[in-house]
Amino acid sequence: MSNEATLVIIKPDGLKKSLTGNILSRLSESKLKIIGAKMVKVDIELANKHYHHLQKEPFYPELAKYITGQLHGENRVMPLVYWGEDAIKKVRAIAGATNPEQAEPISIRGAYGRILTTGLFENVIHASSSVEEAEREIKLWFGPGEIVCKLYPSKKTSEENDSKEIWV
Ligand code: DAT
Ligand code: MG
Repeated sequence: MSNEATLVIIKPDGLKKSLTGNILSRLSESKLKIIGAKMVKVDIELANKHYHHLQKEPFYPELAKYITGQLHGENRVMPLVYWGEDAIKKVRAIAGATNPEQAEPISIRGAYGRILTTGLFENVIHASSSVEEAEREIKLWFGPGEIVCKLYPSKKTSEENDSKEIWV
């Protein structure tokens, strides 16, 4: 088994319900390392990129409203990068199933999620589902300088007086 990175996002309902502490405590049971964390305002462009595989789903308009904070008056989310052995599977187990009613009651989604009357799964956190998706998502939400180790290859842009590190 090898070390890998995974992206967690505390969604607007998690923040609105003051669940940040509980969520971080539950995730700390995994013994994984947090190597990136910040607060982000989510606009529709970022939402579309993050959920690009779901754009054709009937629930997508509602999902876009959810992740951009329009359902909770809360357009902040908290992305975190966890790193360690089998990180993707460990975090998905603590997160629970996508449908909060099918999630283990002791999982984060089982304990705190709900299904809205529109049918949308309001499930508190995002967790990457594969190594490929984790890499794509981490590069979308974080710059190389925002992660405390060298996770993926990056390079310096050579703009005058302003060199910035970007993913290659
Ligand atoms: P996950 O977040 O478990 O990786 P996903 O990537 O398939 O699941 O979907 C992203 C989000 O979209 C999910 O967290 C909640 C919502 N969602 C997914 N499938 C849904 C469905 N059938 N009905 C309502 N909401 C859904
Ligand atoms: Mg997913």
